[in-house]
Amino acid sequence: MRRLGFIRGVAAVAVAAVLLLPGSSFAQQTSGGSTPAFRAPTDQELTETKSGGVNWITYGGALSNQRYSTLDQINTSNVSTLRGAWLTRLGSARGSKYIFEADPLVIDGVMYIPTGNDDIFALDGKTGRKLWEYNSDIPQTNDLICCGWDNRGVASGMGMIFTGQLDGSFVALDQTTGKVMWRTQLEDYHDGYSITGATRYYDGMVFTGMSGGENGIRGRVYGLDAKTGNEVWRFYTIPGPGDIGGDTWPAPTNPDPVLAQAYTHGGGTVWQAPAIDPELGMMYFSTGNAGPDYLGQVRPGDNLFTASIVALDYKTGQYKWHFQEVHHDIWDYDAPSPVVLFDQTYNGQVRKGLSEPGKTGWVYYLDRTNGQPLIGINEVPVSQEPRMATAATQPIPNGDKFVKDCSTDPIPGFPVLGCMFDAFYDVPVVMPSSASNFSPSSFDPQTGFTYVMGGETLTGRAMKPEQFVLGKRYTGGAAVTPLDTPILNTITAMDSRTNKIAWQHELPGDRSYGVVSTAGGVLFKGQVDGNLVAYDAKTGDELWKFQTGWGISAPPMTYSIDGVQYVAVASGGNRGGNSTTDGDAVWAFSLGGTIDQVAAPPPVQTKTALSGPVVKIGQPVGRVDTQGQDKLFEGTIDTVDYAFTPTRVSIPAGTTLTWSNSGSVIHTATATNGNWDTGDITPGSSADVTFNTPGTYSYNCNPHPWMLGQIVVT
Ligand SMILES: [Cu+2]
Repeated sequence: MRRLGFIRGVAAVAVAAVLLLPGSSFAQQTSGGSTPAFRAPTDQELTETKSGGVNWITYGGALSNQRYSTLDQINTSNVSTLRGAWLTRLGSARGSKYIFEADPLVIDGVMYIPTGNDDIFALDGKTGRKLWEYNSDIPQTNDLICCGWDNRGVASGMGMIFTGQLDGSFVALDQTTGKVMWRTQLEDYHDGYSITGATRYYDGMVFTGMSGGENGIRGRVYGLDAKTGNEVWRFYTIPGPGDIGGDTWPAPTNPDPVLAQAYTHGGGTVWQAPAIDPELGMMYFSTGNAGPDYLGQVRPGDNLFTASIVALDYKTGQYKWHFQEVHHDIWDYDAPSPVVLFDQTYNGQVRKGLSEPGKTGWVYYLDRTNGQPLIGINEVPVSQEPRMATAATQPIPNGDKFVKDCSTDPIPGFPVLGCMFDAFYDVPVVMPSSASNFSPSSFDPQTGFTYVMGGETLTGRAMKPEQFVLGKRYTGGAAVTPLDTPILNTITAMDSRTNKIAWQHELPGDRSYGVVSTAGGVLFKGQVDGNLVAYDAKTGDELWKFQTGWGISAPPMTYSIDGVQYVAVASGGNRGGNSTTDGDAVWAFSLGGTIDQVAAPPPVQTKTALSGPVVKIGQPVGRVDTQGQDKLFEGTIDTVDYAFTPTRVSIPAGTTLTWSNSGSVIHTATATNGNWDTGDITPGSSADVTFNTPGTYSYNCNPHPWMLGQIVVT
């Protein structure tokens, strides 16, 4: 359903009813009837724009990715009166597989926003009224998308709107009509490639990376001719033999064919909008984990340029410098957040800075002319596991982390607790999961603070031998979440002068996914519980909170039309334990807004629990967004090192379940209450248990108590 009704003169009380209608829109005022200006920013405008202002012309507000706005109509003294100006339901990407992560553009009053289905909408920024719509028609059978279907943002230039798509293609639309101008298929999604990162336009070119770091792909970034879509250059984030950094991978002459080919599956994906410094002529981006994620032994070496910041000549794609945050990553520690360019004074000297919050929980502050640390980063010896070919040292920045470094409280079933860089092999070591994610940080030149979002959950990491198969997941291990452990997150102001915490809040639930700071001294942050929150940027005091009705997994942004400042955010749910088939809302707020907050979605998860769907006989064993979709559950539970798949099943009384061990060591399925037990199941063999009494049965593996399963007998 793609209807978009525009409702005039309806009292705010009718909003609740309108909320139920996807494809509807509610505004406090009617539009003035003026013709919208579908204008693209000029290159001069992109060059000169240092932060967001009246317009938000490119991802992050400027080529710097700063997510700072010079607007100050909404400020610390009046933000408490902020209310909804309009709310639009797009009627696109409605389903639990989608996550709404977009940072919209606003140029001369027109908003451009993509949904998780790569559908793009042009909206009137004053009313939310739909002006045009592009339907991507991407294949819905793509089962290799890692972490929800999403599109983080589009770009505008030369009268066009540009976007990468989840099917590995890239399109340019007429900015006035939304009609396709050109389309180029960069990679085949069947091979595990997709585009999720926001796209950047500058100087007649468009830039995009490729996602798919869990699928054994080789990371790459493209510079395309914006007029034609033709490839101008391509940079492999995993260098080949003879390239700079190529010697950090096993040589292709290695007698072991798996090692010889390791660099062709090395990961290093790019799922963020690059930042560009027009003066230096450089483009900067952050890269993802090394692949396969946990199987360090097949790729001895530092594995450049994974988990790194890379600088290129944006015109030619030529390598300039790199900084690696994690050597020989075996933890899935991406450098996942967009890099931010800023200027700051150190020792009396103004330096050209670059920052990026990593999955390690540190912010890396670098000199963007050469990649050297601004504050100090030391190579420190770390724990070793020769079978994983661990790196001898890891770079540890001076200053504070924005999450805890270690797991310390005892957890039943998990004998080994550890810290961020601890090595592991086949027994899971429980350690912090991942601090940052794609969550775009913000640099506020007024406070000098970098605002970062951190996740604080625990995970047990272990390797398992695995072979590469084209078009299948290839992670070589598992990250097992211990049950009943807390899910916490942090919002932190890091002082860019010292890399020390200026203020911090620790909150329950999954992390937030982006902020915007403003000259009004207000920092806006969306939360997965549906609240948009305003903080005093200087002190961290909470000033305002507004329930949008769905979880927020997108960064808020701000713009101005006819002298009125608006704050806008996409609200789409499907994070933090909430799932919805309904999340397609875009909200805009203003001081004169008249729309009240709405009912909250179900509360978010604050403790880990057995997750995933309860699978019935005949249903796919995996989630809809994984490769498990192609296998149906017929009463056999695949027992591998170290998981039961499917984890949760539902069967009628009288059913016999079979546990089939396709792993390499002995496993069992043992009832938590001791009432039933398969006994030892050796590799290659299986065991049966018949369930006659309705009820819910939890079980785990005796030798590996972190392997958990659940059976619902009806
Ligand atoms: Cu086991």
